[in-house]
Amino acid sequence: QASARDRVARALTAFDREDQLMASPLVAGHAVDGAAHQVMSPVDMARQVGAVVDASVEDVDTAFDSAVAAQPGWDRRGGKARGAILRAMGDAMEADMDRLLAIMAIEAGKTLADGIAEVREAVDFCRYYAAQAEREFDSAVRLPGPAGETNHLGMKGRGVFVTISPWNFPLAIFAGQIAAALAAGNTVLAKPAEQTPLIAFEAVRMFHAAGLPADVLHLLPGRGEIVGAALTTDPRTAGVAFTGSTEVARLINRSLAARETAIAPLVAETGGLNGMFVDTTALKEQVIDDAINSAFGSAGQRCSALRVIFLPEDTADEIIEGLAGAMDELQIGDPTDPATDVGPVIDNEAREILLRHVERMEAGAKIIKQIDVGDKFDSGFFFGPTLVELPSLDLLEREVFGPILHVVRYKRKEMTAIAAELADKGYGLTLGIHSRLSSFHRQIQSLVPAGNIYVNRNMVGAVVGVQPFGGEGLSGTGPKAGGPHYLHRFAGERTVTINIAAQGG
Ligand code: TXE
Repeated sequence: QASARDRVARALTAFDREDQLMASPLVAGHAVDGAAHQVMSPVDMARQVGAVVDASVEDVDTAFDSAVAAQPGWDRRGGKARGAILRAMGDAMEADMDRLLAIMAIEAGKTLADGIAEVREAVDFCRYYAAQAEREFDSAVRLPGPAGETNHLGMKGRGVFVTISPWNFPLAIFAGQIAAALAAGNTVLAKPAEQTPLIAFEAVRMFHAAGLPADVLHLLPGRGEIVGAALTTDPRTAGVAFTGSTEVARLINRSLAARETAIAPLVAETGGLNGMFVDTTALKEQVIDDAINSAFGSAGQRCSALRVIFLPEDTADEIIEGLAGAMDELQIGDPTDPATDVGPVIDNEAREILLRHVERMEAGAKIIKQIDVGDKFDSGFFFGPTLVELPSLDLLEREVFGPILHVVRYKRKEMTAIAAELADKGYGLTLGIHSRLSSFHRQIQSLVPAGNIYVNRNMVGAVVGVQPFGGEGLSGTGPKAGGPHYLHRFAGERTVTINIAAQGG
């Protein structure tokens, strides 16, 4: 750990020597010039991390032209050749981990532990989709059929895929979407979140350095309602991979549907209102550890994060006391310090939303504990982990994206009704269950929709190939990222039937 800190410290010093970190659109490999605006750090409001030139609508148009022209050739290269480039990208990220960690720490406020997990995930995405491309895209599957003909089912790219990503996993989700779209034989126009263009720029440069032709992947940083809208309304868009808010996913869905060109798929991963159900047989210490970790890790800015814990009346006081005690132990501060558990939230707007939420809670609910971040509040966008007891779920209508954990007590006979109330909110991302009774596991699983269920452990974990990740309902469309079906959504299928007799044997 200490050495990770030293390595990141060296990488940070290296930045200070560079004039400034710069990001700009990369269209067919050319860095587009233009008026740059500042990228500020959430850790230290006074620190400018770098600057970014946003893409213009003309840049989007040029990138489309280039990506459309490049797509058939990229598709024809085949799964093995595409996989080799993705593997080279994975190796490059692994080799340059310190620099990536340093950028994510200052641009996105990621702690070292979270940053390491994120680079690992980005690498795993590249290797996982590479392996699948190698396995599945170079040969068609022969299907049984009538005598006199052969039938084969094969896969190919769809065309130009648009990827739109959030700031909370500015490398793993950004690179993961791109890797999947590329593996399946598409060319890609990638739009990173407004808050994190620098790590995205770095990643696209690394893709190109790993051997990806410049016209196969284009970077288009900029505002969602300008650049994102231009990308998703364009008739040349063959599909969109999106991670972010439910509202924007809906908007993109409407834009795609309104076009009179091809019907394009949307692969959306959105937020969740994630609950953890605890019964009286649960191990209390473990519940406390897991809840703290899930609710406050990454400053609560994971879509999988625990938002509301349901505690049985009999043990609620003890667990609440334990949670409050554990919150006192959390180290809040500089994300490059290995001792830090909770970094800042992403920006002022995010913090304002959290402050307003707590204000609203003060009216109808009980604030059990809020950690005071002291003068860090004025230097960076820090927000003290907060524990709120709700009289009922009515007060919680939608996802609150930050380090706020809500508690609801229940009586045994109310449990089914409370679980149904959570289900009625319409989300379906993660679900935690703490109990030593398998009947309780089954009951909760049948009542609450969720794409990822974690039993007697924390609700963190989307290890590629091990815990394919994604939700249902308001939480997303599926298929799950890092699972066997994800790539298929980026691909077109083609059935070829040949009349053998006519072929002349
Ligand atoms: O997301 P947005 P924001 C949730 C979370 C958070 C809320 C808002 O609740 O508080 O969303 O966060 C692009 N056309 N999650 O504002 O706006 C935008 O530029 C096309 C959950 O960051 O959805 C960015 O690249 N694109 C979540 C991306 O969409 C548009 C992660 C996400 O931005 C667009 C992040 C438009 N009209 C937020 N408008 C998770 N699942 O982890 C915006 N964008």
